[in-house]
Amino acid sequence: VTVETSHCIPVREPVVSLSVGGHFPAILTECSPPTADANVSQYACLRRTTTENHNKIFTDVLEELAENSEFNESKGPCLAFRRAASVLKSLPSAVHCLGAIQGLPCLGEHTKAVMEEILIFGRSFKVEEVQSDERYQALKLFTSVFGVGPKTAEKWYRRGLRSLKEILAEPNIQLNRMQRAGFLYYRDISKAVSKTEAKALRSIIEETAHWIAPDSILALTGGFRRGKEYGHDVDFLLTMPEMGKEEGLLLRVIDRLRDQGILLYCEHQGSTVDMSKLPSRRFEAMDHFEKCFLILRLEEGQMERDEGLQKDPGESRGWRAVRVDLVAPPVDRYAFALLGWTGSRQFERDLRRFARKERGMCLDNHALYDKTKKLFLPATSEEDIFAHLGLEYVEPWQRNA
Ligand code: DCT
Ligand code: MG
Repeated sequence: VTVETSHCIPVREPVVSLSVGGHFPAILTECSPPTADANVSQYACLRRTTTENHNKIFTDVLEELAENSEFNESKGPCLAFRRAASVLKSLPSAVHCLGAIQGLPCLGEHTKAVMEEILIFGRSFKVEEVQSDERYQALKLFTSVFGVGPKTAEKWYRRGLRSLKEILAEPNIQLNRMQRAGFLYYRDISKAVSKTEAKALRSIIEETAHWIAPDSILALTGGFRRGKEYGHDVDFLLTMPEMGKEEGLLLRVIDRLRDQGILLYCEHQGSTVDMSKLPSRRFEAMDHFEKCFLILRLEEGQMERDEGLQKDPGESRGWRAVRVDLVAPPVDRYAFALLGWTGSRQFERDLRRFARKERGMCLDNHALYDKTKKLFLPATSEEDIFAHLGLEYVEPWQRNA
């Protein structure tokens, strides 16, 4: 797609008035339209999206608007903003005028109006309005605590609470174990995890798993597998080459982490996989694999030198807490679990939607089911799954939709 066109006017100055009734000022639209926009698919799994986002000024705003819609339980607008942001992330260059986005899928009127504001004024008044909203601020703050979802956040807001301090001081609020850990390690776990820290954790967990079962297989998934430099947590898959041998492994890994003194918090969930009920329809529904949500203590000394050197030794206490997810699928479900846990969420959402709408298939973290042939399609690799779906393989680093 050519989104940067020669006679696009660089817009930052408020030289024109805003559009009236959906008509955009000529200054924004009169640039030659992109020539190959037909190639941009409405499905994220048919686009290649690296971590290099040329349209961050738009996508940050659109994602914030999506989050606000989520807090308001407006599912339609939420999805629309997320889809629009995802399409813009896949573009090979920055959008400088509205003409350049003509013909692109998933960009509705609301999105275009927001983009227009940004193009003209260099800012979005709509998002600024949202950001200054008391309810939005409170819900964003509360949901930033590990273990606090939108429902709990809303409940606290309705009780008139506005800050984390107020929540901790409120005697009638009963925090569960996860939320208590969330507050206890709030400062550390709300700080981004770096790639170096993720690698250090990988070594620790791999060593631990190998100490228990030398042939165990550990894979880094989530954002770090997609090549991201930073994440909010570190996600891993753990399995054994032989079916059934993974049973009990995760609990032993947890015990060993505890013995090493680095387990700060652990919530373990046993497997509830029931193949007769698969694949499940809802993406947001958690999968049924055995898993644990951890907070681990990472010593600075365990990191590669480069990162350690940048820190001011006087300021640091020598360790930090990090959120880690460990998922333990049986090896025959491994490819599906790997594909699902690699994300991004938008990529997964569209992969499932594509499977359902275009192929009459049902995909989730456990399986791929062909509804016409009424059979489960086996896969030992992600490539197998893309092939079943009749899709070109998309590398993990191209799945940052
Ligand atoms: N996932 C899933 N089912 C869930 C939750 C997540 O299949 N119930 C998938 C989608 C993305 C992946 O797991 C990892 O989830 P996150 O850690 O939330 O996302 P991320 O892309 O790793 O982002 P971050 O870098 O912020 O951790
Ligand atoms: Mg993650």
